[in-house]
Amino acid sequence: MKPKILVTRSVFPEVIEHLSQHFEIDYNDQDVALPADELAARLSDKVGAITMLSDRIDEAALRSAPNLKAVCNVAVGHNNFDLAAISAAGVMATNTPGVLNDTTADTAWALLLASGRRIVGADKWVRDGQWQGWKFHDDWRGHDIHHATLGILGMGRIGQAVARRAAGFEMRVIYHNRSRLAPEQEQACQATLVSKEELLRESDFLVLLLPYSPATHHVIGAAEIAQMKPTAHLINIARGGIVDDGALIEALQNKTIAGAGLDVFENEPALDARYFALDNVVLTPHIGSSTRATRLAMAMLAADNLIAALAGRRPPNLVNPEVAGG
Ligand code: 8YV
Repeated sequence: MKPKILVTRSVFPEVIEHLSQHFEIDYNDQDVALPADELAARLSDKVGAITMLSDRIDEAALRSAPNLKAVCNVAVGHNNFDLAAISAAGVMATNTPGVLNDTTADTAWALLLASGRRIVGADKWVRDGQWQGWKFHDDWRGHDIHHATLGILGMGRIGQAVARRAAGFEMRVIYHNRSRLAPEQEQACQATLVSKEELLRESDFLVLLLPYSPATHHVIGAAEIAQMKPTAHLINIARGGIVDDGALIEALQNKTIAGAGLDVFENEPALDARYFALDNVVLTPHIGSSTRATRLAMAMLAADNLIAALAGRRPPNLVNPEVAGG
């Protein structure tokens, strides 16, 4: 008999095919999150699960799943996991780093370019039939991207991929991070480590790439935004909650900063409706990693993590190594 696993929501058929060679699968083939009570009920007889960011794996969910050995997230972020509770239950937790770096970095650049050059507002204006003719003093002046200063807060794998792309725009790249990059990484990114204050003060485009945790909650709030240039653009491709949305909305309303490109929000998908009235913000629905190739690679990596964990091997992307003996 094959071990029983849960796949909490719809993935690609090839992922199910791959998993089915090893497991008996309880598959929620709808692309809608299971309600917490149904998630707990369906975990109750499982040894493993492929989970998504919408699945909260906490003490309550774990209590109903005494046989669970591994939960494998299809995401690099894992703030849907209560890691302390998962580790206390002796369950392995994994994520999908690496395979989404380039796609997410591309999305960061799409937001940066769109915000800096006001592409979305201009597109809407044309569609609305408001374009009466070319003007030297048009309504759509943006900010130069080339030769500007790109700041990156959180210089992990995705941050470095964002930085490397700046070379083509001949930008100056500065970053702030818990620790300094290795010399060869700094060289590849052509990036200089600065204090958080300098990063806020100097960046023309500030890209946020921090994971969400209580320590990073509202890392960008009113006090931080006040230190930014009035011509600066803020790009959040990481997690809602690292930015205080209320403070950002006020800054965008008062033009304390020039613009923002946001893929993630506090309480998404229930955005603060004040965003909708602003023409200096570009909004996307948490699509950072959303290409078919990348989402497939993420789901396959999660599947490989689960296969390794349930075969008694150390999964390649274990995020709570204390469970596997360090
Ligand atoms: C995904 C993400 O778009 O990996 C993450 O942490 O936020 C994104 O890659 C999505 O959340 C996948 O579940």
